[in-house]
Amino acid sequence: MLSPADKAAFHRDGFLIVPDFVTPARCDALTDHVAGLIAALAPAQGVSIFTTDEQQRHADARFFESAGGVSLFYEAGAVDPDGRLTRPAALAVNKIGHALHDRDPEFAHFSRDPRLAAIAGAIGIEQPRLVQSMVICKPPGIGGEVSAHQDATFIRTEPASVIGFWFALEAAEAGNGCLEALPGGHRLGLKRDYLRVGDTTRFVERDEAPWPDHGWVPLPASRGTLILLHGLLPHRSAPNRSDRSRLAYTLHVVDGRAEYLPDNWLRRRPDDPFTGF
Ligand SMILES: O=C(O)CCC(=O)C(=O)O
Repeated sequence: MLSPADKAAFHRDGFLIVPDFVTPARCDALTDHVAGLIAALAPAQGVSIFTTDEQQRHADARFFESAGGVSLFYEAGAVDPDGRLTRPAALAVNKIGHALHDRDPEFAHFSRDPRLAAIAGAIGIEQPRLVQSMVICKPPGIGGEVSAHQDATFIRTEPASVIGFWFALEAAEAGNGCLEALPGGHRLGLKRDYLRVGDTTRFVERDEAPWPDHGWVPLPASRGTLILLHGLLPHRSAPNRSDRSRLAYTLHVVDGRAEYLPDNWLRRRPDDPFTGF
């Protein structure tokens, strides 16, 4: 699946862009499926907000339970002070997570594409474990910023082993908040840890220096593109102020040879362990 040049580029840059990984028909089918999921889940679930803004970020019971389920999380800008949605749910969801790869048949099948297993193997993941999946909606007008981070902050193994498979189900461009990354930044070391502490979470800094201002590059992605992300690669995305949505699916995989640390926020029940491809 990956040529020697692809592998070299991934190890050099910390990411690899694979255009046309998902067919247009599959992107359309998954986009329709997401609309159906939101329509089915919104009436049944309460309104939880998700934001990467640290002043507003908080982990509640729904967030922790979503480690093994499928929950909707809304944009802060779509919820009024009384906790009611100010727009239709289809235009208000920030993300759906975090176990679509196990609980949702469509995404479970999509996530177990043998090509993904081949890619994981090619970059050295010998015992892949699928730990987290999200649909990231970035709705038009209010889609929230994803602040700069490394996935290894949030999905912690010793040694760090997480990789991300990020799929553009719709075109992602500079205008609607495509991914941005710091090429080679995966060699800078892990900046911080996100820990579960009792019924809440907190960040613990390893390196107080701010992220570099320069060197970030946009990673525009046509519909169907896969972007493979090293777990230590700094990446982010801008808010979506455009009139176009920017639907993406992301799957995070760790290596079962590394210890999955007990203070991860994302924990599954003992009878519901992580599985491979
Ligand atoms: O889709 C985005 O804007 C951010 C996704 C992300 O950070 C991830 O998949 O790790």
